[in-house]
Amino acid sequence: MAWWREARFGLFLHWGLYALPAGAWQGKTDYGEWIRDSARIPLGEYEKFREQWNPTGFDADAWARMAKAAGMRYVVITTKHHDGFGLFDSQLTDWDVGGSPWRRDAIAELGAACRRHGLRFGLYHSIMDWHHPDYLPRRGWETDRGTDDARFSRYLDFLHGQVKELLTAYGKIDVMWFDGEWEATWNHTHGQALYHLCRSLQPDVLVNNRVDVGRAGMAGMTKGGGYVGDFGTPEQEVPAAGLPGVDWESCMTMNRHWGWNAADTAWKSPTELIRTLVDVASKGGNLLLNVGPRADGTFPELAVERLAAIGAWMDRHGESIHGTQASLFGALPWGRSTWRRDGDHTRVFLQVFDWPADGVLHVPGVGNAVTAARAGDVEITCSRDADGLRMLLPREPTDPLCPVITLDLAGEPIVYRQPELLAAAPIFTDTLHVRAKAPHADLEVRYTLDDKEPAANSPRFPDSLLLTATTTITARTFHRGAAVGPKASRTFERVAPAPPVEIANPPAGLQCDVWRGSFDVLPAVADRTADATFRVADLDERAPAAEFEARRYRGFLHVPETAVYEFALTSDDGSRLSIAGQVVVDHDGLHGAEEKTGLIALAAGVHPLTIDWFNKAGGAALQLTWAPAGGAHEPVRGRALGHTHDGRGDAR
Ligand code: FHN
Repeated sequence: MAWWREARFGLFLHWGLYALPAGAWQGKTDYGEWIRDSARIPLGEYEKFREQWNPTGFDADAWARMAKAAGMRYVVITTKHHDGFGLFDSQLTDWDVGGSPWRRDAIAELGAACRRHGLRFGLYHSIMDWHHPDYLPRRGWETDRGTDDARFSRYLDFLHGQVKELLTAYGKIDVMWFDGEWEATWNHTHGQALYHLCRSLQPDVLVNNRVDVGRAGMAGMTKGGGYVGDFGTPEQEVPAAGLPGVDWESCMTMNRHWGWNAADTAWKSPTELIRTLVDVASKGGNLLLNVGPRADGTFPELAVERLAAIGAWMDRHGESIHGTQASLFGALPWGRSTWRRDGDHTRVFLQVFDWPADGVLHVPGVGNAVTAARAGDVEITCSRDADGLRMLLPREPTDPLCPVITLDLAGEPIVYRQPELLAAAPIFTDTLHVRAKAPHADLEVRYTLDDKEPAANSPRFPDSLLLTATTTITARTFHRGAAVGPKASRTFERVAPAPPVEIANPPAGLQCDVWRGSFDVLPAVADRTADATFRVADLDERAPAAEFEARRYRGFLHVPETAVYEFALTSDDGSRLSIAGQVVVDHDGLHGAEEKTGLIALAAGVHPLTIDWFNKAGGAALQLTWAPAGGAHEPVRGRALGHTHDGRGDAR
């Protein structure tokens, strides 16, 4: 991952037959790369575009040069989007450039050009395929294409076959960027197999998390539960905060469409795009910025202009992006920050979105000595106050798009932040160990248990503080005997575990009642006769996959020992978990396969459990995992719903 983390910035390219209609169809002009589905174009009609595919203006070298000049370090291009048309000449089909009048191999040409320009080369490949006769499911409206002869296993062979072609005949591929993994025919088994296929063919290739089914919706991060994928893929959004130790890349359009749309005038300004790049880098992520080339093989002028403007800024300030780490500070009201180690000192970059009218910029909690501060070629004078550094800036911003101040600090960064108070959970049934984490080894943490402000003579936080009753801990960091940074205060509550129910021989498994219908939220089902009812051993048996359906599962959970348990409920669409009459996870509403967790203290024994779920249209998903708080989750399997009392132990 080292090159990828250093890169921070890449070019996404959505190019294919959908560029021919340029977003317009039968009088509407808001289509994109989904036009075949959005405009319900019958396959035979759409296939006519292949005969028109002849991008004589395609110049791979020009594309690579523009990406390089923009400060991008890698390129990811669609080999095949959902329409199935290949930009490479596959031996497995002629639904590709080989079957078009153009007959050139765009993937081969662009790969070679990227390598000539020192760019890494990645491939976007759609799992979902609206053309291949064996792909399932069909588009809901596409009733004219029968499925009797469709064999998804044959499609898997085709998918693996094309991935093999791409990873054996096109040189070094640095990223495989899968997409279209959300339909019910794709699952964790297929995802693991495809991931390992890629790694077996090119061991250094990076594979995104959309190869598997662990992506938590458009927020893009990978859920718990052992899903594969080397980085998370937020789409059209930037996480609110960086996620320490998590590799992620936000993909973004420059206007409102991925594929070329001639009518789309909603282009983001260069400043907005640069601020997005800065925001992403300040949170330790990568930005994959998209261009949708036109059908003739040229980039839209407005995209070319933006790439050039970004490149000019990167020429001035690219060192504040490439090879940097996520901000040392909490939220900064005036902008963002990144940093890197530079020999024996630390270089901090301050990207100023809102230039202070009074010329004074506050940088909170800097514990190191400042060895230099500059804005461009202007020296900056710094002084200290109780809140940290005060920097006196020039009257006018030092950069038209996004000024960057460099701040050189002696040694490893020391930032005065709240100490973190860490424990398995905020509630406990018997005892709880709490640890305090200081922001830097040179800082010590002192604390009180009586809500008073920690002082220099307050006790130092031990390696671990053992609690046996509800306790509020107030802690603060100290540097050279002086309190620095804001205090942290957290209450850990001792709670009574829910008592088990006295039931002699609880029925094993789950009773599942099913209702058909179109729901936007979990329906009130108590007084509705079910359309179907059956028993299952656990959620995996007869897993919900249908559209327009609601289910209620009822059973008994065997809890092996009294403790606080964390439950993780993943569902598409809404769901709710209740145990011992308490709502543990309320995950209602229309959403993709996303995970939500909840905690509950349970006494050893048997507890009634209810899981409500519904799915409107599209993909369906329902999974439940659990663990003693802080432990490794595992699915709630049949044996936890059976007659045994070792719900989490070995099967007896
Ligand atoms: O359906 C695709 C869409 O066309 C586009 O490719 C984006 C960009 O990653 N991904 C999917 C939507 O989430």
